[in-house]
Amino acid sequence: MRDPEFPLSMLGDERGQLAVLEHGINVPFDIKRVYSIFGTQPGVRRGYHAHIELQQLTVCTSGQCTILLDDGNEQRHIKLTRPDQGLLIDPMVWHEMYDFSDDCVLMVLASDLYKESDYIRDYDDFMKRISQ
Ligand code: T46
Repeated sequence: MRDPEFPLSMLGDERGQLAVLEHGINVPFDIKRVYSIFGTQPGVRRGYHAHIELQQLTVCTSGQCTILLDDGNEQRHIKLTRPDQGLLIDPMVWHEMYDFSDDCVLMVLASDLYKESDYIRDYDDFMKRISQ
């Protein structure tokens, strides 16, 4: 798996920090959709899918959570704890999100509109497609 860690551009001064994600500058795809996951209940694990074509960039803008990335060969559990820490979720990477703090806001930039047909929600099906 390519390195999914994606530090945001930082503009800090004596007043505090400012993290930038900019289309055509440091986001490696055209942004067509932005959504946020928040208010996640204790113990909940979400995701459990891979995307066929969608590229995504996630940032925990508040609080923290952990994301499992699995490309069929390698699994990485990456804890997101800072609003300047981005994580790329490439196509054909199975992902699960867990250990959400109460104050977690997980912002996701996506390269396309929502399409259920782009989801692989069955792990065995994902592994079959990876090995084809
Ligand atoms: C992903 C991870 C990181 C929509 O109608 N439009 C949307 O833009 C999204 C994101 C979801 N939905 C619907 C689909 C489901 O009926 O909202 C419901 C909840 O979505 P889902 O169960 O897929 O949520 P997560 O947290 O498991 O996954 C989400 C994204 O769906 C997914 O693309 O990569 O966050």
